Amino acid sequence: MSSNIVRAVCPHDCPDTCALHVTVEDGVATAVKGDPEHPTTAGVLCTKVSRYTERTYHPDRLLYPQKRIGKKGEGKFARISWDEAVAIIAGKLRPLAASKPLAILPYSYAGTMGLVQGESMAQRFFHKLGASFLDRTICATAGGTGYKYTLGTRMGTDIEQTQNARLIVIWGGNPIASNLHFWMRVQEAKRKGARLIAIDPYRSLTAEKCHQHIALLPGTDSALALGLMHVLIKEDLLDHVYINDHTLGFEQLRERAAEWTPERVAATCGITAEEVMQLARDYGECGQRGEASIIRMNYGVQRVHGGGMAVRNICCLPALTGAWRHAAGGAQLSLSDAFPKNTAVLQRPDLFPVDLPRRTINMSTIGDDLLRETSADFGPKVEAVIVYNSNPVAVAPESGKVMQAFAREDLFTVVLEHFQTDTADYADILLPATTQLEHIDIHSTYGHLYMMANNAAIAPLGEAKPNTEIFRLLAKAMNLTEDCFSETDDEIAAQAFNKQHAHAVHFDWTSLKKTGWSKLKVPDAPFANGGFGTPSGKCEFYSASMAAAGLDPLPAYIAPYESLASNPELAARFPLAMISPPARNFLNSTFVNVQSLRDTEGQPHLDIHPQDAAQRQIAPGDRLRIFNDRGSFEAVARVTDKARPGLVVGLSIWWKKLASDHKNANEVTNQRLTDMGGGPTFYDTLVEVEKCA
Ligand SMILES: Nc1nc2c(c(=O)[nH]1)N[C@H]1C(S)=C(S)[C@@H](COP(=O)(O)OP(=O)(O)OC[C@H]3O[C@@H](n4cnc5c(=O)[nH]c(N)nc54)[C@H](O)[C@@H]3O)O[C@H]1N2
Ligand SMILES: Nc1nc2c(c(=O)[nH]1)N[C@H]1C(S)=C(S)[C@@H](COP(=O)(O)OP(=O)(O)OC[C@H]3O[C@@H](n4cnc5c(=O)[nH]c(N)nc54)[C@H](O)[C@@H]3O)O[C@H]1N2
Ligand code: SF4
Ligand SMILES: [Mo]
Repeated sequence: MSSNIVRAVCPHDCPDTCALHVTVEDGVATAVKGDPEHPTTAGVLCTKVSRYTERTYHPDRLLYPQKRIGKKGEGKFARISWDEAVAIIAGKLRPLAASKPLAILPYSYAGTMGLVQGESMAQRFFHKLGASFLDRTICATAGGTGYKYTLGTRMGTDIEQTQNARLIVIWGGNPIASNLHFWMRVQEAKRKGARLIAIDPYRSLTAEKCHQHIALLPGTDSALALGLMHVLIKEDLLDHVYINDHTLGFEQLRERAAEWTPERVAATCGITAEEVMQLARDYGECGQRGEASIIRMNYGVQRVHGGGMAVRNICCLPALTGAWRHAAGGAQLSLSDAFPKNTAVLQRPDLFPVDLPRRTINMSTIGDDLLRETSADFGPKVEAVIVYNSNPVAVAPESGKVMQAFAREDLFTVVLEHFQTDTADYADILLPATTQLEHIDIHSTYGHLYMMANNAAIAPLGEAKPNTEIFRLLAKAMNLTEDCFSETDDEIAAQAFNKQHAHAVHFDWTSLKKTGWSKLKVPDAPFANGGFGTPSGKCEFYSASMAAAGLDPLPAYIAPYESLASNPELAARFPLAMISPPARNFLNSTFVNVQSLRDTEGQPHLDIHPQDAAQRQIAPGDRLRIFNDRGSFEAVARVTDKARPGLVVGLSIWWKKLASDHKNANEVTNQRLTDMGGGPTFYDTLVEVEKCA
């Protein structure tokens, strides 16, 4: 028997991007473990990925190309050959590419975060055709934009410093579920005496384990941040030297923050004025003592109307107290700008024909946009959509519209997948893609600072092919002759990072494949001496860029679209705020079909506060209908004060076809966009709940 260990990388959309050791015995992957030497992975994987072989060898894996033989959505397919599949797709795309390429739309997200199997060959293909661009907003663009307005770059505290912080504020994140390796370091900090505070409307697994939990109303974080500024300034818990040297607009900020008394903040956020004052004092006094405080924001904070502003406001706090002076201090949402990615080389936007019009479609409004007719302002109606690395029928907001759109008889749909997902059911052509164990890739991350290499551990299962190979075949069939369409995956990976950049001077693909990971060369406390990426080079309390974009240039409060305060008529009919953050054992909609993980999650639940349950005669275990004007779905009641009064929580994202009513939480979410960055507002949703008849 031959047995060896292959170095690989977890491909999922998770900040931890773990280094994996895959045990391969006689060509079969038998175990997937965390690399004990990789500093952030530390030999530990989450439950999901420790079951990776169960997902890889799942009996439902797509193993050969298929074409639809039933109605759209019905999920009936017949096997065809690769030649036939490629010929059918090219036959459909060729006339569109010749006459109205904007009618072709890619739809993809982060099913894999790999730079090769993500957006390399695929983007080259769509650019060369002159297809519509997809604005990939569904997760992080609101917060990313707010972060950049204030700090100029998506950079922040290195996760490897976390254990040295004295105060850790976990703001809109649930790291036990979604950022485990950060949480491991938080535990170490706690053992060394650090104080942990969670800011979350829901008593998540993480909030439960913090010293303090501030359960504000969803979508009100920007007001809380303004209240903290108010108290920090009023009680002079400031680092005046840091403010003077490295920030812009303090006097204007002082005036703005003066409007946000703890009482006003308390009323806006549904918490007490004492909570606001105490949090500000804990935070400010930590700075006065010369100790490190870190605010770990996560994306849960920005899935509401004012999501961008919330992140922007929170990002002002460490500059006020001088927390950036410490390697373990400051803030973090994402570290992704630390990676000098060669995006132009990977994706070749220059291939887009110069004489053709361009159009960008926002992936968060896919329901509406696939239903739009040709018009002067929209351009041609979308006639072909190629989905890879994403499952829009389950994950995109206002699902009823998304399903109606994918059911269009005149929409040609291709889906590249591992499994027959809810989206795959609507495909005209369904193509089998390889998993991370079957292809090579190179990864940047957003939660740590290592470049990561993924070697193929096993041969592709069945007739599955890597995304890159599928787009290479399509490019050939469409007669695209540029050299870049014949580059191998190794050749693409070797160009992924810019070696001229100080962070990646040591990058070399061949040696990275051997070592598995290599840390960027980045200073320990990135903003200790200022050096922000903003136009002024300072932390911008006042942002001229925001003013130019038509936004309030100062930290402000933007109310949710759907709340009692902002829309009382709507709230009279749908009084409960609903959020649907990730379930611990799924990764977005990935893993929902892995039996052992689904068994752990059980079935779709809705957490509801005892008061709200009593008003509706709801008992634990009751089957509930959750509804608003957009749609409805069913879940089983968990009556618990983990959900604050007025809030219901439906952990997500279930495959519709694996729920008993064939629906999920996105039936009720909406397609309205955030204040900046064009992001979705999944957690800005009012509903009513009733017992099922
Ligand atoms: N196990 C697991 N891990 C994951 C994922 C997964 O599906 N499962 N998904 C991955 C992806 S793509 C992402 S983007 C991240 C997401 O993970 P996180 O960035 O942690 O974000 P969310 O899970 O959306 O929300 C985290 C917390 O924010 C809270 N929250 C909701 N609304 C608000 C609000 O208005 N204000 C505040 N302060 N808190 C709020 C929620 O109750 C939740 O407990 O996790 C990644 N990791
Ligand atoms: N209600 C609600 N909705 C949400 C969220 C929420 O919190 N609540 N979270 C939102 C967020 S943060 C995000 S990021 C999105 C995530 O939405 P998606 O990016 O669509 O993520 P997944 O649901 O994990 O689907 C990824 C798909 O890609 C496939 N895949 C993986 N690797 C490969 C590959 O190499 N090749 C091919 N062809 N396919 C591959 C997987 O099998 C999987 O079906 O969902 C959003 N939707
Ligand atoms: S999902 Fe996250 S925690 Fe789990 S193995 Fe992947 S990177 Fe690590
Ligand atoms: Mo996400």
